[in-house]
Amino acid sequence: MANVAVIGAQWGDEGKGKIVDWLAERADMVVRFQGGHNAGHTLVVGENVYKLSLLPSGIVRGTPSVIGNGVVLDPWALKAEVEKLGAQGVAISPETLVVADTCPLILPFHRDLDGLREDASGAGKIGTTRRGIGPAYEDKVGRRAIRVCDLAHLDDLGPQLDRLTAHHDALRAGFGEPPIDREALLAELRDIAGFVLSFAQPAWRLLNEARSRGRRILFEGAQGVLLDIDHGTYPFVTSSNTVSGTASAGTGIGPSGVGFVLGIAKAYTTRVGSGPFPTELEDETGTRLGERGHEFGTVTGRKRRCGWFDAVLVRQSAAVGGITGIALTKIDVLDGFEEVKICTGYRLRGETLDYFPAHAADQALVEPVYEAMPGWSESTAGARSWAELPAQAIKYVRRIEELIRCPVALLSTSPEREDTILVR
Ligand code: 2SA
Ligand code: MG
Repeated sequence: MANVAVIGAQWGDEGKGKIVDWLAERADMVVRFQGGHNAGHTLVVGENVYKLSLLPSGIVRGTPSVIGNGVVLDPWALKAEVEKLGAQGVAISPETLVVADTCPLILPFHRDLDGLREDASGAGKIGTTRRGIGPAYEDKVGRRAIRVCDLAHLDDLGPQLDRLTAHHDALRAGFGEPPIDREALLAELRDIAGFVLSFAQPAWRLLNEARSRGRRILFEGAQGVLLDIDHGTYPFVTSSNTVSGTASAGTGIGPSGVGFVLGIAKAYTTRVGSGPFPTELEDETGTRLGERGHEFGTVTGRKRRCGWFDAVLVRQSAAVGGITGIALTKIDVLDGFEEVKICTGYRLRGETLDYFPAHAADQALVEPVYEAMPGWSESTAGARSWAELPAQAIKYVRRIEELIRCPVALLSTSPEREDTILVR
């Protein structure tokens, strides 16, 4: 196996955790490159269920794992997750976990601001995870962030802290919130610094060295291409680039080191949070998909919106995301449907579109054009070979491949790692 990057091809929650776990067994290192503890990756290992938000999924099986520079790091969330996994029997040490020393930190006032803005925005709410992800990325780009390496220099933070608090105090005042208590913040940082620094390293060196020794690196994306800050359903997106290019910038390995790009797509569509969703089903069929697919957020427990597979969106994700092959997940959720539908285009003001338009108003207005196919009554749950699949399910997968112009390389038929079919 060459290096592989795994990214979501829809709005997140495509089942990346399981696929990453499957691939992690074949990798020497697993690296996260964007997002923060807004991700929600569920791993089922025998009797045990692990829910990860920040740590790379490889950690559960002891594969050396790296949190790359493109991730925004909440030090307290890191500690809590390390402790939670420790209680589940997964020991995490600086041998198995490395945190890039250039990761910007998510601080308590970032989380406050995320929540204050969401509460104040009424119908314009993004539906964020309220973890402070957006505000932390704003400070990174605004050159105000405190980074992991700063934790070793807390006594010299003066001017940097001045700029950061001046910016945030003004924002906080707008919400009637008191200014940041600098001493309290510094005390909290001093308290956590040793823990974070024990994992901190110039991760780019470690990764490039591993690469030069022929080690196989697995890049683990979070969220999905439709939540990408540039290519997603702006402004209803997350604050990082979720496309495969970030696997390079967010770790310090050149683009040639990224290798095969595996896009994960569900056999239908889901979304949490607000924003356009052309194939959304607000009827019994949507409810049935949600119930059969257990569609609730890993991080926040929010109910996910559900709808038919949108081939236009996934084709677009495959193109802008540089996806080489697709892993199609949760096909078993469609078992027993008399008819299944695929969106093949949109109608907008009397015209037919074969792509998703850029403007939010157009995105909200497009009407899906569907192609219906007969469903299958047999169960695909737990199938481990192509031969075990009903003919109609195979036709459905083949039609999706044609429409998205990208091969389906893997099929996942249950949350269990072994219930995975290698298509080619
Ligand atoms: P944020 O918090 O600033 O990143 O939110 C901005 C938008 O990005 C969406 N988003 C997600 N969508 C799906 N899954 C995500 N992770 C968790 C999970 C979500 C959960 O995997 O289950 O537990 O609710 C995730 N993270 C961010 C978010 O809904 C906003 O639309
Ligand atoms: Mg998820």
